[in-house]
Amino acid sequence: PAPRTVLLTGAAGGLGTLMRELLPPYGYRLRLFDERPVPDAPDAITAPLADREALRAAVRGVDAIIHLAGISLEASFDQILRANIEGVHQLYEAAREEGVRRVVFASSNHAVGFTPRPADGSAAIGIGTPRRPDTFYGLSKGFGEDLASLYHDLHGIETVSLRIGSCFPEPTSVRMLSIWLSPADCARLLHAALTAEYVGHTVAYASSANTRLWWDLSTARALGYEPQDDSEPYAAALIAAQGELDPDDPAHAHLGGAFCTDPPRWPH
Ligand code: NAI
Ligand code: 15L
Repeated sequence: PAPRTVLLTGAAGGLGTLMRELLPPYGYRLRLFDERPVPDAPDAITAPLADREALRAAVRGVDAIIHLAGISLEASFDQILRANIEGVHQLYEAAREEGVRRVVFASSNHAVGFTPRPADGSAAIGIGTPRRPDTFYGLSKGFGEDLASLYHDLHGIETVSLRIGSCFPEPTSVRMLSIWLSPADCARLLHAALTAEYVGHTVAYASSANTRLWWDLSTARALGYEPQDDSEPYAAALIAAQGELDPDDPAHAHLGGAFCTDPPRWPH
């Protein structure tokens, strides 16, 4: 049976805001958690992941957790340590203590961001490619994936770690044509990850069925995900405005794009 009550951490963020709209039609009742207030959600829990009591109360009684909370760009090592590394540990401890059996973890393409991007016609990047984080941020996502693996092997908590490409309403760069995850496909993939029979610890790339896809979506498809969107209708206008990716430009040579050269930084 589909899980009914799902804790959504990071509910005030960009992706959380989109999923608050798109997940309830699948039958989920969402409980919301974020260190920032969630607009128009008086019942949301406003607390940092470091607040153990608040987090434990937040996970109590839920069927599953979608863990989006954390720093979503590059930041100092100390900031990443607290929000993303200690934060994901607190989350799994709370899940273990309260008996939650399924987590979907928002990992990122930046866990493997220094992987050379595939040339046209070459093999897509597979899920087994070695980790090559491009930032402390990407490093923290690799940590989260390994923590999920540990909590599965030790405690039986199942996780789908999604290496999300770029999930925004529309692709806004030529790079994003290859890794765009439409919000509607994100909701489809989360639903698949929450309802697949047995996932153990599964790592999957998360994007739409883009014509210019750089990676292998078979792990996501094996969960039951059937992407419906493709960034291609946006391609002509983006390429006219920005030009094709230059393979000799270091900012375009790797999967992580500009995160490898001049990463966008967390504003706080
Ligand atoms: P965002 O930065 O808009 O939202 C993150 C939310 O987490 C914010 O509302 C923030 O207040 C909250 N947060 C940060 N630290 C916290 C803490 N210590 N305790 C409680 N709440 C905290 O990011 P976005 O774009 O919504 O991404 C959501 C998740 O998905 C992040 O983990 C991000 O790394 C991941 N992701 C997103 C991608 C995208 O394309 N949007 C791509 C790859 C990964
Ligand atoms: C990420 O991991 C970020 O959270 C998101 O804001 C985008 O920058 C995305 O990667 C990307 O690679 O485009």
